[in-house]
Amino acid sequence: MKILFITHSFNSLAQRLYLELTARGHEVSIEFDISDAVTLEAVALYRPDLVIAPFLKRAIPEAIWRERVCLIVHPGIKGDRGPSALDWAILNGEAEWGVTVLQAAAEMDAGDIWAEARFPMRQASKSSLYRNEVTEAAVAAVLESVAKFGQGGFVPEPLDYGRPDVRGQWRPAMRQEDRAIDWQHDDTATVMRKIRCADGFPGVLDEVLGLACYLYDAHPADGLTGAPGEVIAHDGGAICRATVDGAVWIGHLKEKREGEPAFKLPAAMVLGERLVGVAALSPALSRKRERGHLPSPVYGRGAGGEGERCRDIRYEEHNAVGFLHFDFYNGAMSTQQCERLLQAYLAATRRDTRVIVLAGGADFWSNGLHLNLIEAADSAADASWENINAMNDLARAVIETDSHVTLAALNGNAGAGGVFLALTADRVAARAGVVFNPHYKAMGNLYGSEYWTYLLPRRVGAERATEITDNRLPVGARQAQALGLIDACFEGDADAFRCEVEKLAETLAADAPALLAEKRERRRRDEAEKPLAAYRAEELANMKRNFYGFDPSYHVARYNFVYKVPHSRTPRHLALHRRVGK
Ligand code: THG
Repeated sequence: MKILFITHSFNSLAQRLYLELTARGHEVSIEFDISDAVTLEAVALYRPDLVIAPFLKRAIPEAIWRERVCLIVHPGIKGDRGPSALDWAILNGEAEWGVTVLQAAAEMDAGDIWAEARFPMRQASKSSLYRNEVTEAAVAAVLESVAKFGQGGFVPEPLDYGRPDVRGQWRPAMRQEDRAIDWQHDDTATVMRKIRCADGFPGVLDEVLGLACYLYDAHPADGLTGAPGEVIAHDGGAICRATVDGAVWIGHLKEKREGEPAFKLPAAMVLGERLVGVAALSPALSRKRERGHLPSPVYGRGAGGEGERCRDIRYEEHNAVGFLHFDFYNGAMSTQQCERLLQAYLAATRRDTRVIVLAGGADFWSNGLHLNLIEAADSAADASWENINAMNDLARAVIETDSHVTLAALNGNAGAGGVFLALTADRVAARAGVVFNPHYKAMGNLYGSEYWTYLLPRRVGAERATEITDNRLPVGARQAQALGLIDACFEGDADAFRCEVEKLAETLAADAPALLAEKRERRRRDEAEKPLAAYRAEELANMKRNFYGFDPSYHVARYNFVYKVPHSRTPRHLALHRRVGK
């Protein structure tokens, strides 16, 4: 089938659906929802069998949905309607939620229903639910709908609120008034729901130490208390704010500026001088530290325990296997985070274990450079240079490890430098739902580093390496395995993945002596042929031009990315119908 995606952007859900449909032999072309005229033109050029809207905020013009079937992916249960579906589900504390595929009609989200898939809700942010439960349900519901459409003769179900399984309702766009936190009355659970239902967009508008800003990235701060609303501590860039019955860590803020755009940054950085006088760590935690109850440099986030610190890097051990978790917001890795992760990694290599699992975070494994912090720096070029060198130092440490077998285990997506950082490991395994973006070019023709010129051809060969980096397309985990980009791919959810990774790590631990001998020999040969330092120098010479050279494309692309500047056209590599000579 020829399927046209009409979508606000090629977001993670649209990418995943694109991969699932193309893997099943369908041809998918993409058009961003820029204007009705452009959308009409795309339909006329491509003449699709079916239109799908994976992530669409505006109405599909009547001239299109009257002519052909247009399927809307709606992140809500049957009968749920409106632009803030998931926001309301989280705020209202729904125990179960779902995704409905419905046919576009005149009345928004009131068209006939093609499929629905449900899931139990998890206490997590909107973006985390969207990237996991919503995405899996959307894949199931879209594949079911496409199969029904392909077979023909299926009559979709008209929306009928009289039916017992139609339990949703119309809900308006959620306003900041609906999200507003009342620090004098809201308990921790309520504050968490309010921040989570707005994370990553649009955030909860609030005032922190006199500054109007949007809140993101909240975690309960168990065991900490203070006067409700008061900022009682800061740690690792996050601030801790007391509620009526506890406290929450808030990792990121976006300043609200009148008539001026802003972007998300670590909370402590946005607050700056305003934090003077706030304890760098809560008194309760300082006491714990003095008593030696905070032993390792890495300590859990969200792992329970009294008076927990807010840390993004966590290490745990099971028998001969060390697990290094690094859960960075949006998968972005700043210079400092790279340096801290390198220290944690080196500490792990000094442990009496045989395997180190690089587990990344729950929602992202890594997306490479921290573009928001680079944008905020006095010299974006200098900050980029420092950040890529820190990434490279980390990458080199993993490549050169000969004391342990390393396993990159990707439960979440990886993009750009994050993909190549994963390839530094001896073995790479991913959850089947993971989407890779193993290329840099989309970011203003960035050349890239992280030793990718060594790591990628070594795995897939020179020809495929060029193809993968030129295509600028997402690659699914199964496809990545078939290409040789990764070694293993495990079906199922995060829990199932964790089990499979543990098993694989145990097997690697049992084989460690032989694997390590092989690795040392291979590194010796590779190093003799071309030293790692030469790959790095060549890549960095190109990066220097990207950062400091005459062509500002990287800086422009980064600005557009950080400030979320709306697309003005669909990239040619996605819009098959706009290809010349087609
Ligand atoms: N039919 C058609 N086109 C569609 C849908 C449809 N396009 C996508 C759409 N469903 C997805 N669902 C909605 C439902 C409601 C609104 C937007 C998308 C909505 N929007 C407000 C408006 O347009 O005024 C603005 C909301 C806001 O402020 O964010 O109400 O079923 N043909």
